[in-house]
Amino acid sequence: MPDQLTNSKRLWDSLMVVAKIGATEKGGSRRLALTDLDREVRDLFVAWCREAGCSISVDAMGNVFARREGTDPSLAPVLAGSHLDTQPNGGKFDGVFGVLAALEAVRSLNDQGIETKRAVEIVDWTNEEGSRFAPAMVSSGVFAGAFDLEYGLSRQDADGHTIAEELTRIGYAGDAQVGGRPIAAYVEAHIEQGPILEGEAKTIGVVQGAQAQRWYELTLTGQDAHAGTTPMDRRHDALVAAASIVTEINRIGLSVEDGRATVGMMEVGPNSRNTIPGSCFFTVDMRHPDEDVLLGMSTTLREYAAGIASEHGVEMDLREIWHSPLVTFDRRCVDAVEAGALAAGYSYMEISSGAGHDACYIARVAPTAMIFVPCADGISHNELESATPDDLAAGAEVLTRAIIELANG
Ligand code: HGY
Ligand code: MN
Ligand code: MN
Repeated sequence: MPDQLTNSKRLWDSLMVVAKIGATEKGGSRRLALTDLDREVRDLFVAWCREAGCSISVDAMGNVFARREGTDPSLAPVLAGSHLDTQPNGGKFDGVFGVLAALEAVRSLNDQGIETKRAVEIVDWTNEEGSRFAPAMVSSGVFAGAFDLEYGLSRQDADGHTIAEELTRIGYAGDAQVGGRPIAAYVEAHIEQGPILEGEAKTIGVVQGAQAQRWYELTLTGQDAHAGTTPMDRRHDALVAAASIVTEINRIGLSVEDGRATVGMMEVGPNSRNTIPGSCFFTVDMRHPDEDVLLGMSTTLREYAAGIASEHGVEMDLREIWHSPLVTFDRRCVDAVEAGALAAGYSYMEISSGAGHDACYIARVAPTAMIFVPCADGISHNELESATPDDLAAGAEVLTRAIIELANG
């Protein structure tokens, strides 16, 4: 195995320090976007980047950029990073690995005295997960021009707090412009969050692109009524209608090869055990590597849901709140990742991403690629999420080599 540029113990130790911020009982992480815990991890990240000699800038969506100067300031920078926010019951590696692997790359460039022509910027993208504020990846989306700034700042959480208010509250309402500047390349390291690399016994995933996704919100409105006095044939039960639609959503996901269909959130009103539910709100996450198939899945959902709503005498409001199109990453960047894996002596394979990532938006404004490493049993968005120090170190090593290639090539 060739000499490693990076320090695997330092990377692992940094990951374990961050894992203490928002640690959950079962060993996971709960750092919802723009909470006090997100502020705490951001402050630590900024302090570490400053120690590594980086200058810090924060843009109006709270995206944090830690810049290591290159030898030619006239050249556009290479960016590398991911996100520090987590799912409610998330793991210790989703997102944070990509940010700390980029920090390890900068720390290693410093250790090895390696200068790069282009500056290197480590990035923490705000609210990648889309758990607290929908949609996901909204801040990298604003950076890439998929959403305007006003839309991004106005996203609200379940309690009506906006991204703008929360950025101000935690002190990360930056004044730098969001996007609109030249980026030479962006590379994101991430755990695969699926079982393929582990199943194929490969250390590195050379990511070719990411599948398309469409997110919906459904609100069914029937009639609250007494559970004891209302005959079954006189009910307008929003939850019973929803139950049929949820079952159909799962069937739609199963009906096409590589289909994904998930109902992750549901609110029932008035949520009283002896009142027939008059209202039911729930979310739908549909994904597929083929846009036309995904559209077909969506059409089936709409038609079926309308039929169920009329059968149960409930009103239905079905909105598509987000479409993240199929993404193909930049050939030159993907080749730099493959070259890094080859030079570092790791086993690797081509792979596509089932998950969405900030790289999916940044690919619109910069040549982009991703690097995957395995996670145990492919489990993610779960407190049990786990990855080995060696695999994570391999991902950071390949990221570092790809950064050098792209910053000097
Ligand atoms: O939902 C996703 O694919 C990403 O993990 N936020
Ligand atoms: Mn992620
Ligand atoms: Mn995630």
